[in-house]
Amino acid sequence: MHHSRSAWFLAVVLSAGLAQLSQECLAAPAHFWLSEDGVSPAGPNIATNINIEEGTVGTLYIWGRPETGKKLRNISLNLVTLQAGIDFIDNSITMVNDVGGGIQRYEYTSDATSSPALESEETFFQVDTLGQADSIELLQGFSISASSASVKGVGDQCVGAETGCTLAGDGLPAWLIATVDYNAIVGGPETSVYLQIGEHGINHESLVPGDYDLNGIVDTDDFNEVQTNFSSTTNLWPDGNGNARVDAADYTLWQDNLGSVSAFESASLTSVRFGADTIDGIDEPIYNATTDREVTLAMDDPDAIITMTSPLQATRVVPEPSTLSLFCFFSLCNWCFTRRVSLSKG
Ligand SMILES: [Ca+2]
Ligand SMILES: [Ca+2]
Ligand SMILES: [Ca+2]
Ligand SMILES: [Ca+2]
Repeated sequence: MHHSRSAWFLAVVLSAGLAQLSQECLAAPAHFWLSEDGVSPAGPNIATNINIEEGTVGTLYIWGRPETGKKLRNISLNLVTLQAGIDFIDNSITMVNDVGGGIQRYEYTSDATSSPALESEETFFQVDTLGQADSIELLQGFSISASSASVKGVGDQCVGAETGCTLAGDGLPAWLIATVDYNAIVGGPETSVYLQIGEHGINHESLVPGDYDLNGIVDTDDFNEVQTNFSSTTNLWPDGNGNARVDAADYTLWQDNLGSVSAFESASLTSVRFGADTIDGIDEPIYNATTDREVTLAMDDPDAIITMTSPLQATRVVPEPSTLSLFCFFSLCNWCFTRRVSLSKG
């Protein structure tokens, strides 16, 4: 973790040094939310309400969306539970980085593939037997070098065959940021899951029109993108005017912005919202990516509520008690108890 911490420090220092402090007030914050759906998510305004059978494995998907007109450059997230109901499975923790065509979102990630690997805070035993609530801290994607044609960040449009990007249920693009599997351990209670800004913050990079290879500068490489893909309706990286076709208008846009350079924003200019209102009719709070790290602000409703159903509840169809069914009931309880003890020792 130490090498990535120092790398992150460099990334933030560089970003802050290049920040444009004259940015106008932010229109819509970056948005992250949890879903059971890894393919066609609802937008962030739809709350997740998950039912899963005790003893099985579920998957949580973290979806994200940058502020309009910008891309996310560095992302540091925590995933925190309030109750000891689920155990995050370490080797499943994945930051989505490869978007196809040899292009990545970040230079570095912190997840199960990192060295050393990112692990959750508690083991199955600690959750199941000791009753501790699990969490994942510093799930991250970040870049130190200037943007390049092979490291593009996240956003602000789904382009061409970019993997991990789709139109969400609200008609706006959404990016699959990360996935994690969990063991559903304790039947009965609810477990509330919250996203937090991680210790290293989150920041954007501004986009300049005409920067078709998204490397941060409008230059001849971007002209080549237009030329190579002219008339294409499938490779739409160079579709600057968004009419789903690479055409003369995209060339004009490039020409008008030749020489423009994108800017990294400091994290203090990045606002973040998690999930959607699910309980009290009050909008989710807006976090500042510098001052609101590793906290869950008041009025932030859970981003996922996971309810564990026990196998017993799922098959409860016995119409009336009898000696036989009571016998089965106690046998099953005994089996549950034995099974949980044996799992705990695993
Ligand atoms: Ca765990
Ligand atoms: Ca460029
Ligand atoms: Ca076009
Ligand atoms: Ca929330």
